[in-house]
Formats: sequence, C-alpha cells, structure tokens
Amino acid sequence: MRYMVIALLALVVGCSSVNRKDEAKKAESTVQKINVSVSGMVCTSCEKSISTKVAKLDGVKSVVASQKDGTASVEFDNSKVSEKDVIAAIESLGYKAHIQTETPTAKQ
Ligand SMILES: [Cu+2]
Repeated sequence: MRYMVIALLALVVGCSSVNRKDEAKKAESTVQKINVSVSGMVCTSCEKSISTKVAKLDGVKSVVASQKDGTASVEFDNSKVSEKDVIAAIESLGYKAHIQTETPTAKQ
C-alpha cells in the first residue's frame, strides 16, 4: 500500500513539473528591456561599437548606447539571449558593464 502511495505521488509530482515547465517556457519568451551601466565609453565610436556588437546577438531587438549617460539600453527576447550574454558582449570589447536597477530614476 505504501508503494502505491509513493507511485501515485511520483505521478502527481511528475505531471505538475511538466506543466510548470510549459508555463516557464511561455513566460520566458518575452521581450525584456534592461539598462546596462557601461564604464569606459569616451566617444561616439564607443557607442557605435557597443551597439554593433550587442545587436549581433541573436534575439536582441534594439540597442541604444549613450556615452553621455554611461548606459546602454537593450531590448531582447529573453528566450534567445540573456542579460549575461549582453554584459559579456560589452565586456568583450573592454568596457565594464553591469545591470542597473530597472526601477525608473527621477533624474532628468
Ligand atoms: Cu570611443
């Protein structure tokens, strides 16, 4: 009898984990926008090389790099590419990059 319960439990757990995986897959396939703080940009060609490099990543929709603000805002399909890939692409060019908080800042 105990084995029966265990088998039943395994079935229930198995089923619900399959469902959860499907939900996660659906939720993952969304466009996400992040602001990356980039240090080391000194001119407009820095902006351009970062934009070009990040835009080459599969799943990246748009990149706006600003030397003045020291940021790059990146829109990407997070089922294809991750924040880490974006950071790695920027850092491979020799800049320091990290994700800024996504909460809107008051400075204008
Ligand atoms: Cu430059």
